Amino acid sequence: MGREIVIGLVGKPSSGKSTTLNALTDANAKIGAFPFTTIDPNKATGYLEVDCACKRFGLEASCKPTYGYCKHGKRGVPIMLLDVAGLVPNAHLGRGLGNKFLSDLTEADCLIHIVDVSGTTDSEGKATRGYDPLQDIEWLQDEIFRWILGNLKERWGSVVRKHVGTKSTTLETLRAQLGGYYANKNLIAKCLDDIPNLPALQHWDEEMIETVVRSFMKHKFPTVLAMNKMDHPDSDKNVSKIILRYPDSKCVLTSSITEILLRKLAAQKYIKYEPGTEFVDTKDDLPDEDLKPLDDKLRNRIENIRDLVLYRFGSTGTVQLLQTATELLQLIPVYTVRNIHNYTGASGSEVFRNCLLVKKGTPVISVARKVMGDVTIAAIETVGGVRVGEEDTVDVNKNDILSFRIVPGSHN
Ligand SMILES: Nc1nc2c(ncn2[C@@H]2O[C@H](COP(=O)(O)OP(=O)(O)OP(=O)(O)O)[C@@H](O)[C@H]2O)c(=O)[nH]1
Ligand SMILES: [Mg+2]
Repeated sequence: MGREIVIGLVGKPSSGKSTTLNALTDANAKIGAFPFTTIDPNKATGYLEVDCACKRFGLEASCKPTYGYCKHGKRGVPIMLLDVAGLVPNAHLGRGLGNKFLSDLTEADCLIHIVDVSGTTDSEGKATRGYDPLQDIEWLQDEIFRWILGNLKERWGSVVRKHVGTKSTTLETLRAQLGGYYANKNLIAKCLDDIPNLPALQHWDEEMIETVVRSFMKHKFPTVLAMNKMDHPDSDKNVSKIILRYPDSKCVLTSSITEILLRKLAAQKYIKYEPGTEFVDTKDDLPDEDLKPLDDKLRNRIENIRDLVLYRFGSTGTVQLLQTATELLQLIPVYTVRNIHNYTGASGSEVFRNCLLVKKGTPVISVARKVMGDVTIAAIETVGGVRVGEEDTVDVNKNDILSFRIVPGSHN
């Protein structure tokens, strides 16, 4: 199997990264109202909710994913989340917990920047009031930029010598230099294509190296902004400011702590709650349901959550966060089946067992390689047993249900 998609949660200390991780997964990462609660990265599986392919064929009842879940045609596709230590200004020079935590990010395919929009923590995560979170967006991007730039410039002299000596192409040399960030050739080609009149690598000046690193960052770490702590009264005005300043960025309003609380209350059977929605029902609303009665304190708390978060923003935002990240990455769920006529797997009558997230535009042969490894593919088919050309690409509802026929005995 190919590498999974990894989403990195970044932000200054105390912005709510671990809280968000716990809200999106079953993880139980430590949460604390003090900076650097997290030191070693926490990894956990979240679930991206999509409309499952089984729904298109009315096969919901026999849909049993090998990984994740499918409930009435809503499928949770596993996606890996990474919660790292907080970054502070000048982390790339080793401040705070420094470079190690930047390095933990290398395997991320995109980032969710958890911004504390309540203004109750300063740039180092210490408690304060009235801090302007607009600044955090700028310096955090800049830290990541300086870290990549520093790594590249450190070796630049020898990179250029080798480049000239081996008569490599710019793409080959950069690939070798930036491969450590899990960047493939396609990604690096795209960031070079974005730069008009790119000179040969040995002629790059300081400014050109910076331009290339910026372009690399854009492709390697596309970022969603999570405006977290939306439940706080000061958050509104800060969010408006951020959206005005960054109109093109992908923003999601979140209250991760509310999501955790609602999930806890649902598990304890005080409420019925559908994550991703504004719907919370209590025994008062549904007297016939098997729910525990509320005391006044809990009733008040739920009223507050409705008023401050659910009715104002439509949800706690955490489910939308993953959806926005996958939109940004243009990921499409692709179902691979053994039998293209009834969608079953290697055995049994269960359908659509396997699903992986693939970037839109990926040739189907790359999907085959990811799933089947190094075997000789005899044919690739989609719905109705229709043959698909190797270089045909995956798109929304197109070539997203695939079956691979291999040449017998070609397994290594
Ligand atoms: N009001 C409010 N507080 C929140 C929210 N999310 C997190 N917090 C609080 O923010 C504090 C920090 O949360 P953490 O999740 O530990 O923050 P972190 O970003 O992981 O911090 P470090 O690990 O230190 O980098 C805790 O006191 C949380 O309860 C939220 O949505 N609303
Ligand atoms: Mg943490």
